[in-house]
Amino acid sequence: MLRPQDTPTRERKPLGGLWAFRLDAAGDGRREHWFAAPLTDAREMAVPASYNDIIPGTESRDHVGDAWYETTALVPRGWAGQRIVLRFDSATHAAVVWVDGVEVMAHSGGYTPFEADVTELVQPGGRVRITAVVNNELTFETIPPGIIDDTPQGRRQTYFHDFYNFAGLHRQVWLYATPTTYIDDITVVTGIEGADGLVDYSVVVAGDASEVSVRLLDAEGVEVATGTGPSGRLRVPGAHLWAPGDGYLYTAIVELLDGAAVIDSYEQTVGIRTVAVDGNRFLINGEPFYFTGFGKHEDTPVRGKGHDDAFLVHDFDLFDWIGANSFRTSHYPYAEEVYDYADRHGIVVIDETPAVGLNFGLMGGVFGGRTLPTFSADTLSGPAQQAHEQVIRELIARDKNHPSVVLWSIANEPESHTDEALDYFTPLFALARELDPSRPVGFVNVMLSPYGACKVSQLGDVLMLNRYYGWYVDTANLAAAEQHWREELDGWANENKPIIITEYGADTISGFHSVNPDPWSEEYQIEYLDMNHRVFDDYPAVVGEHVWNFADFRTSTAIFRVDGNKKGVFTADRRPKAAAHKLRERWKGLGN
Ligand code: GCB
Repeated sequence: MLRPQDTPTRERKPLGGLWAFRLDAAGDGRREHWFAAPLTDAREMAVPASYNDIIPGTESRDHVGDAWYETTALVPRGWAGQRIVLRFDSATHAAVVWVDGVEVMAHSGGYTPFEADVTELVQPGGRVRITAVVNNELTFETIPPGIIDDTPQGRRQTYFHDFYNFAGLHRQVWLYATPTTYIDDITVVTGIEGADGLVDYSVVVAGDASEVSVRLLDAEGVEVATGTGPSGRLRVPGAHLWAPGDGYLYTAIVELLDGAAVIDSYEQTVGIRTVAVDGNRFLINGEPFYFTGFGKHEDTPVRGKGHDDAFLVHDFDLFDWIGANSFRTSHYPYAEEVYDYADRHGIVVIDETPAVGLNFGLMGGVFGGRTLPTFSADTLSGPAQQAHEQVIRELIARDKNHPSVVLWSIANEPESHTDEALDYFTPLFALARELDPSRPVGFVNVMLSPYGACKVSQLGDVLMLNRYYGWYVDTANLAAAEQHWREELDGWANENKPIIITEYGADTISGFHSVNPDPWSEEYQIEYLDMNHRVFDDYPAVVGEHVWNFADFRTSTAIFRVDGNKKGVFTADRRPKAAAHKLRERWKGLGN
């Protein structure tokens, strides 16, 4: 799905700002048709933002159910005769949208865009009322999954992942206009032949097929290749490759032509690069690549998961400062602005679906002492698997053209040591490969399915391991931790696949110091990371290290969480802990 753009034939209008807002825990609004008239008893709410922490009090923070959003927008007079589209970059986790009281779309999945053609419902030059009901419930039929209990104190949401269930309109909402015959989709796949860059493109046109023309411009705007027809190959002699640290982008100007008239035009950025796995090496442009960086979260004070350009720029400036070249979009697809930025700055991305928490074995006690099987007819089965398929489809459709994305992660820490897990994941790996044969596919393995026990790892092109030796096991005993870590890695290192350590980390309270390396102290975080690095450096198959986490982040309340998860190398407001300086020394020293 193409992002809205301003081009000579297209125009967009962001609708972010302050919207009318009303929580509806009882679910009255759908019954009483709140969408039919302007929202009553509403308050103001920022868009984009999570609503949870904006309003003081637990009613908003712990809300379970529907939340109503409403705005009005003027449809530009100049859009007469155009196709007019309403698009939400995301609504977490599900939404129904009305325009002047008429339902135009419904979507589930909290981290990917959805849109509707609203041409027939709006009048250029007139105002429209846009209403969205956004629901944050997680069940055995959603990705990520959860359980809702009716309790005497109201409905309570439980979920199996370690970050706060922030909800609302987290990203931009747009009205945009295109011609009625328009470019519906573009796919680019790049290759390298000697000094030439290859760009295979295909364009999907909606409406009466016209002529398609593609002109590829370099970063200075000089035309370097041209093509005609809905698909083809462009050859760029002496191409400037996209590479880690060098986000060089070409721009493909894709046009629909009718003779000399341009019917529609779209600008698709193109980074020419290849990605491949060769034995235990991860290759970008044929060169071995070593990942340094973090698992991140979309999480900032007050606005929760709401996208924020200031934090976008600041976080990646901190990447530069510390020597990080990559990150994983743990544990869901991030705002598209993030990938565009990564493309331009040569930051490498492991792109993850929102499939997190598919592992009930990790959840001791949450089912009232019972242990439920993860994959079974009564828990995660057909509907969850279909929702999982949908998030894979929507992720790849959205992010396929980003050169920064080098690897798909289809799940984080699912149960993976059972036959049921193997059955569940086999078709999902096949689907990801069918949708994108150009990138490797993997999933992130959990410590409970160690070497020898995991049945799903055989399906992946790379091994992604989250390991907490010295934190959740061998706590405060780094010598034992090191020994156990090496014993396990000895096994994985024989699989002839690249290993990326996608998580290792220790909770650390900023400002807590100790002469001895006591857990939670800044000193312990340093010693813990040092031990891990000693281990990684002894295994050539280890091709990457992503510390958990870039910054401290919010979680649900738990006795092992003090005001959230404190494994950040930076605090929630992005101040470095002592470990940040040590990491900087190491990563700046590694080069790549
Ligand atoms: C993990 C999860 C991550 C948690 C982390 C932790 O393995 O993937 O979501 O936040 O551990 O800190 O426990």
